[in-house]
Amino acid sequence: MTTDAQSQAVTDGFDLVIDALKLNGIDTIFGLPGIPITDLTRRAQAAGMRVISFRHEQNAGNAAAIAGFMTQKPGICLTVSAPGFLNGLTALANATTNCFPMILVSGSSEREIVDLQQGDYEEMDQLAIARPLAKAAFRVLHAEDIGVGIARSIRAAVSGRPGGVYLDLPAKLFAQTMDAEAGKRSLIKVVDPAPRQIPAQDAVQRALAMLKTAKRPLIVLGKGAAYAQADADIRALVEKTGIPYLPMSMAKGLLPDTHEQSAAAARSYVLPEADVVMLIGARLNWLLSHGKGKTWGGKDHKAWGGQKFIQIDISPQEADSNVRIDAPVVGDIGSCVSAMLGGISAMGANWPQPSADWLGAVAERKSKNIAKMAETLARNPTPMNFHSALNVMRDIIKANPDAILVNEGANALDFTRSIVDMQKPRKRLDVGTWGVMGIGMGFAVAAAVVSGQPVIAIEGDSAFGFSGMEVETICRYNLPVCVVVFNNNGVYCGTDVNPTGGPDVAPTVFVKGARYDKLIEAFGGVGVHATTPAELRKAVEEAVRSRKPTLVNAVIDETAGTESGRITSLNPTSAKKK
Ligand code: FYN
Ligand code: ADP
Repeated sequence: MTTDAQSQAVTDGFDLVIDALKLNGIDTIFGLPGIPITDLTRRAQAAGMRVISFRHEQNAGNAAAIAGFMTQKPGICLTVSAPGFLNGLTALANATTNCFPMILVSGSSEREIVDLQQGDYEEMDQLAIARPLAKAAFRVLHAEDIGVGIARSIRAAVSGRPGGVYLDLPAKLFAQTMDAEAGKRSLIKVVDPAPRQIPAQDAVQRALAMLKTAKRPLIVLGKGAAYAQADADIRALVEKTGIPYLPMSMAKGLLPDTHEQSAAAARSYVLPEADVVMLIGARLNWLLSHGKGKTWGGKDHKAWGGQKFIQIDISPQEADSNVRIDAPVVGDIGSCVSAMLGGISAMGANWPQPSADWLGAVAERKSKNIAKMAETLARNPTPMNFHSALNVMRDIIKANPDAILVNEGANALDFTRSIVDMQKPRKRLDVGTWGVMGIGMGFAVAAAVVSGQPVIAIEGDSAFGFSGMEVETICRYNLPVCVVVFNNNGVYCGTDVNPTGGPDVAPTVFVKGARYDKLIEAFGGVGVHATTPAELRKAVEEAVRSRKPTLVNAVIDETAGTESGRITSLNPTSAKKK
């Protein structure tokens, strides 16, 4: 707030944006300064907000998105116009796809010039470009409308199915002034931004009746269940019914992965064998083979088919997206699970536990896979492979249940998912629905900023490359992040060769023996080159203890790994070489 010549208190666009965010309990901005929002970053910091500056807007956007997933409040990503806005779009689209609440706020060119295409500095019709990729998109032209613009963006991001929202702020808006009192009155503190959505009783009864008569029931927990923060009720529903459950990757830890009802180690068995599958905050998309056909387990697994599906979801349109949903329960997961529990309690002791045959079959399949995995993990090859390195990481995550695990890559992702058990909810943050590379450092920064907990980022060497420059950001804010790069010299692995014998290396290989650990040393962080499990263990344990920004270059056998990890079939390869 400033005072003009008539000594009447005035406010301006900068302060109205800041006051509107703070009024709604938003205290952090992830962004990158530049025209026309540099002063907004300065003023926001001066007003007591945390302003975390990145090196590329995509990483700031990913940080905002995962902050939204972790807190149920929209993460704010602030970018410059045109190219900075475009850099943020991948993260906005990814947030919308993953149902993460975030708001991409970008400075922009003036409407009158853009609409006449008169060639402004960074001229672009950003609102039109953002709309298809966002859950909602708004533009504010007048200072007195900033309160409404921020309020609408917050409500759009977190109400119903959460998602990414775009808010367009043309440069001239920031310098607009208005009476301070009127400005204050124009701001809106959003009341109940994510209202509970209570399921219909008949829908709950229909679902319970189906679950009760199931011979081989299965519960699938998706990242929507993790986001809902209804942890105790979700655990109670699983344990009261005794039904085996399958956690999708970002739902791991809702119940400890070591829980006796976890069917994760029998995934390809339980999915086609179950006769009733209850989806809680999980979509029947590619990750669940669209509820039909072959699971990812490969050739010898039975195809899905003929199951009955119960789907608990806040989106009424999600049902029947791939196969018929026999019992849709529409509402927020907290309300739906609580209603289900109420219905089960009303039945008293009459709730039937699943048959011993079913539980026995699941347990048998699970123990077979666990034994097979244990055998693999016990090997200690030189150089390390994914399994021997992850045997170390598994122990360290187990010893630090409050630490947050960020994970991306192909083999580095798939092997970590099945080897590293999670014990608490919202502690595994990964590539999500799109399987997108590049989320690593943005997620790691946000996880450390939001939680204050140690963050361990297990990165494929290719995946790390997308956001690796942010190790400077990690050092600049002295964040307790330990990045472990699984370095096998290339995308998937490092053995491809150029068939022509020409000077260019194969498209999938990197510099052999690259020393990623040297990168963080340039910014004062701790770099460690680890060639054995013992060296890896020592480096990561020290990083967690010291909370110093650390990058461990873990040397992995360059022949280890398959094309695209567990989803090789999605990456058509040319006919086998002669
Ligand atoms: C799982 N498994 C285990 C365990 N956990 N065995 C022993 N112990 C434990 N703890 C078994 C599980 O039963 C499966 O064996 C196998 O390990 C794999 O388990 P996973 O990973 O849970 O299952 P699957 O089939 O891979 O899941 C399909 C998928 C998953 C599509 C959901 O692959 C996935 O989320 N992929 C993401 C891919 C991605 O986004 N990549 C990023 C870009 S890649 P079986 O039951 O015997 O089959 C760029 O190239
Ligand atoms: P996963 O990839 O883990 O299977 P998805 O992202 O496919 O999870 O599915 C998440 C689902 O959860 C989405 O359909 C979304 O509508 C739903 N969802 C997200 N938050 C809530 C909530 N609070 N209550 C109910 N459903 C939710």
